[in-house]
Amino acid sequence: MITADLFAAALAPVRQDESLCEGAMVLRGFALASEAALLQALDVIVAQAPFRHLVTPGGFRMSVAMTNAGPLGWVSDRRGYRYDPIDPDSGKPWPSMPAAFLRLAAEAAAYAGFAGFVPDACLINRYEAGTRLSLHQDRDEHDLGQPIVSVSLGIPAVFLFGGLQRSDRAQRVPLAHGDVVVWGGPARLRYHGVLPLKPNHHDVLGDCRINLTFRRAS
Ligand code: MD3
Ligand code: FE
Repeated sequence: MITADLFAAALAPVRQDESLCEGAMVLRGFALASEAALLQALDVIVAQAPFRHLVTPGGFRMSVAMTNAGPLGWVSDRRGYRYDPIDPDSGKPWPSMPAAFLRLAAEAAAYAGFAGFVPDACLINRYEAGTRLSLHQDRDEHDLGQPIVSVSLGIPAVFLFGGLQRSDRAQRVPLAHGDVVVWGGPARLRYHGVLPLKPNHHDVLGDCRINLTFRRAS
């Protein structure tokens, strides 16, 4: 039935894996199969290390709220940016990296061509309507040959993917609940950010977006 197939093809959501550039791959919906395990693990982390707004070295309060899981956590304060094994708010180690987090990050990295990825840090960002993340590079990690895996949950966002120079023109990439992106190789040091979120609602996460970024920091 040619016509039925044509209708099916026209109506099906055309959301396939896409390569943004060499080293950057969007895996649409890759996290959906582990959604329940991820959200359960997230609740455990947030109970031990609540979201908080960090201050940049320049003294500005970040609009993104953050927490971490794993042996190392990313922190910012008046002294600078760094990875630290201790949560400065609790004085205790960050919550441990959930097995479901490790598995998803390793599977996504392997799928994108980075076999053997074992993250030691998961930075967790929470966005609400109006929250943005200005263009930056992630260069506080020791081995820039290791990729970063990001997982988007909750309300959608528009991700900005720039070049190696802050002034390079940025592409806009919509990211939805369950999308996973793997950034490595020549994409690893590209400038990136998130446009201010539009007010929205997600049935499971409510009025926010949560982004997990898995890193090999040490
Ligand atoms: C491209 N987070 O935490 S994830 C960050 O949606 C961060 O919360 C954003 O940028 C967020 O540092 C974007 C996507 C991402 C993460 C790291 C990258 C893209 C990247 C590193 C290099 C190039
Ligand atoms: Fe980043």
